[in-house]
Amino acid sequence: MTTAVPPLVNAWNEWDPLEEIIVGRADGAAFEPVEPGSRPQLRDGSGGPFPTGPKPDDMVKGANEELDHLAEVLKGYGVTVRRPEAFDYTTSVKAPTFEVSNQYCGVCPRDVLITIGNEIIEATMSRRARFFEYLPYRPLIYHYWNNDPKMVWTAAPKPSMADDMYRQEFWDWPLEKRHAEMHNFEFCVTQDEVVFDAADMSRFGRDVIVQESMTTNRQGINWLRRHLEPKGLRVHTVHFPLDFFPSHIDCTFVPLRPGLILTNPDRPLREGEERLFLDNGWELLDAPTPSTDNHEMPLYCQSSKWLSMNVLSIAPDVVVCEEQEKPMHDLLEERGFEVVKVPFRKVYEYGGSLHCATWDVRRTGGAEDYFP
Ligand code: DAV
Repeated sequence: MTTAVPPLVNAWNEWDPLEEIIVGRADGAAFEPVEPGSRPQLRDGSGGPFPTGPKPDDMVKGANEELDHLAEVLKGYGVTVRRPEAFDYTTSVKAPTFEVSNQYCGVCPRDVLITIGNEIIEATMSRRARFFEYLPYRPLIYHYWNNDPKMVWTAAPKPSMADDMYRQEFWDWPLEKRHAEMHNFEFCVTQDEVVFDAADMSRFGRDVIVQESMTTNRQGINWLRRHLEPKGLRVHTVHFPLDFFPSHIDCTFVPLRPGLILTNPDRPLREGEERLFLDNGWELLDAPTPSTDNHEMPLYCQSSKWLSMNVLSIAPDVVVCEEQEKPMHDLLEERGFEVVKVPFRKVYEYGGSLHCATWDVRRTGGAEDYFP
């Protein structure tokens, strides 16, 4: 008699009870370099030069302490936690089509990998410094590959990241031009190649919501549609026209449980795109003003104050939040959630909070149809 092997890889949405997750690590991190897909800036508005080279030891240590603590907290909830390999991101990359002075970090697995059902997809990525960011996760992917016979492994097409993949003048567009182009959803990546970061997707059972952004272009979404729709999934594109530098959906549109999505009051959906949700009985709940203003965010953080919304659900009624985001705790508690509070400000420095810094591999539950 054969016994069925329980799947190791199974995650259909952002909220079902969490069983296994990857938590990022800061070892070997470097400052993100200036490149066609990214113009990092200091947070203090000084316009001073952005540092280059390795992140200082104390910044690595501080972030690692918070990431390690998160891992322990999750284990306390019965979750299996795994970590990527330490990796030296300070080295340069010279590919046939591009060169970059150094890489970035392994703090944010969410940007690189996504589990959709029994499949793990490695994103194309959109920046040169992140081209090889899948490598430190490969031992984990091989673990699932070797131990879960039903696991499907897909690496999306590798983009050239050559100069002509980018619209470099994007960074210098005057405000008026920017306003005009935003309505066409044209950003720093052209539409010639398939480009996406995994964090531009949000999973809702049979439906996958994808944001068109600086890090995901229309060809990227086409690839996802042609890849996922034959498997019975539906891919929906969403836009947030007031976000001039959109990158990753998880500070903008964050489902918490069936019927409830946390939305960003500064970044409403393009008119008409809310219908899918409202017509199917979902509530769009605006996040409260974050506890920290944009200019008070950590100096090297390239994300907005809306990291407050970047929460990690470990069950439909349990959400992990950054410990200083009091207005968010209050809102979630009013709505009946248990809020688990962890310090994560030293991880903010790397541009992510709890959702960015994790990659869920297994949750209970299946491919529900929330938009019948
Ligand atoms: O709203 O600043 C941050 C996404 C981080 N991966 C934002 C997007």
